[in-house]
Amino acid sequence: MNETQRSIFIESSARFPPPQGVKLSYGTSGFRADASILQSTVFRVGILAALRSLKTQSVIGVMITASHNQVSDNGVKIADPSGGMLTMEWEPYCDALANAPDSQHFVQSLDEFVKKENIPLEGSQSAEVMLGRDTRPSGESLLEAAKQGIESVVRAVATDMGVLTTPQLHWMVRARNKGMKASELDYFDQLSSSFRCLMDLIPQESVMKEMNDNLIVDGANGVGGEKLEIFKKMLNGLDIEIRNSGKGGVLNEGVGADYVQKEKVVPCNFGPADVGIRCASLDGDADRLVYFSVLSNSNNKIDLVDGDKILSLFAVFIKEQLSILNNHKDEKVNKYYQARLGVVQTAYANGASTDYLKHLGLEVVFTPTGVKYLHEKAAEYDIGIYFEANGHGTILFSDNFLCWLEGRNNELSSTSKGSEEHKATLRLLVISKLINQAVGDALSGLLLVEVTLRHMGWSIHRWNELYHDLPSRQLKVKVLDRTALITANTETVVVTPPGIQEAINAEIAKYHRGRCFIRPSGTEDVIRVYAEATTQEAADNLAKSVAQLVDQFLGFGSS
Ligand code: 16G
Ligand code: MG
Repeated sequence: MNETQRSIFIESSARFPPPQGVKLSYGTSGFRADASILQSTVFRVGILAALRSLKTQSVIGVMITASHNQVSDNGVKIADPSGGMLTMEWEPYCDALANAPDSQHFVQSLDEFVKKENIPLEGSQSAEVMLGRDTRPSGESLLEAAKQGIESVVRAVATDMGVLTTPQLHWMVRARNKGMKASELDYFDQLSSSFRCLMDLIPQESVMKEMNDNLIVDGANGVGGEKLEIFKKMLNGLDIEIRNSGKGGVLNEGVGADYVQKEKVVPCNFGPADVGIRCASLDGDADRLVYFSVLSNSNNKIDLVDGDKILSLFAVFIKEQLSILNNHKDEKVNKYYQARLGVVQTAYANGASTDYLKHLGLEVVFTPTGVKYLHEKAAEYDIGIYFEANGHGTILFSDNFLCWLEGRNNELSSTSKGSEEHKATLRLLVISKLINQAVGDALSGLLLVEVTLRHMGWSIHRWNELYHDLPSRQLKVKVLDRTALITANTETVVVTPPGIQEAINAEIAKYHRGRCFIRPSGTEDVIRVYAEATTQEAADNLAKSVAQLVDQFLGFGSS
């Protein structure tokens, strides 16, 4: 890099000294920590994002959020040109740059990095980074730090998109790079018009079958609730009551998708009066969605309808549309497209959901935990549906298949408008516009769930009955060094330390349909234990005994 650029970097990064004695790592969802120590990290990520923009000659996104973490935390992550997660190849650079001890070391690493990646820092190209933040009070000053980082790269522009859900920012980055309109209003327009179109395609016989129209949404006291309040006005025909939309309550405190899914109890401001009503919960940055219904006389317990069941609902709907197309298949090649439908889950998927999906005849594949892995796998199919049990997920459509659908739709519009085949073609096309193609999105997911339930004529109860979850238990164990645990086979087998997998296997063997795995968390300094069995007591016991093994092999008394 030239001297001017070097001295700008030295001067600007000296204004953002890193916290001492803290090692940060770009985990499954970017950097996350107590907001008070993140200024330098966010500043440096701003620079990196601008360099990524120069390298890819595209618009890049930076989102400031710590999702479902407590309100005093914050975090930052980068969205790549496709709107997806930052390429994993750059994650080590993020770590190295964030952890450089002072501005001299930082600029030196930056220099090496620019050379290694061949970034045209001295050419004439410009860079642009779109910035978004959630509703955390620390967001504003962190956004300013990111902006200063971006703007210390010569010819780089920071575009502040304001307070957004994480998926909105990813959507905007994708739209911008495709040359489409990318404002918040464009996002709401696309979602609401697709929703209306799908509603208009609901078969007459489904209308009002078992369906109760009311929906109550828990907004986690975060950005999702706030946006849904605005968006709701554009969604005539959908009756939504929003609670925990941020006025009054504390972000993620006793509310939100993570709380509801992990604790299996109602969020704040829900209770016995809501029995029988369909309820949904978003997380703090609105990229997770779960549904639930309040059980009567049950001490705030709920029937949880998690990401696995959302996936199953979508899979049924899409499969139905594909079979309509197949039934009408024409021997002439161009009238038929053998679309590959795939379903992607992680080891956390309830075993009953996997059985159900396989029973439907679907191809089910597994990846490690974390959206970046699931998303990448789902992109290999013509239609790839992915969900984590915790409610992260979406449906991806391949360009080839979409192109075929467009052509077929045009053809059918003139030859057999309104036919079953035409409707199925349209539904698939419109689903691809409703459901966020960049990343899992609670708002677009919610609209697709709502329209699918109406299409099926299903109540939340009927939906929940698709299959019965096997009882499960999750525990976490604090250990000396969680990186000492190495897993393989999509986190289902421990490779290191030796001996522990055999011991886990011996425990699993004691239980009918027992299943258990351990993995180091990507977001907390713990080892997570997941156990499943045919009774709750058995799942609890299996989890407990495996947690003891973890403590024995990796805990504080193990060395
Ligand atoms: C992050 C991931 C999520 C994953 C979770 C696991 C993204 C956007 N989010 O929230 O996919 O399920 O981490 O957390 O990738 P853990 O590693 O602490 O169990
Ligand atoms: Mg989130």
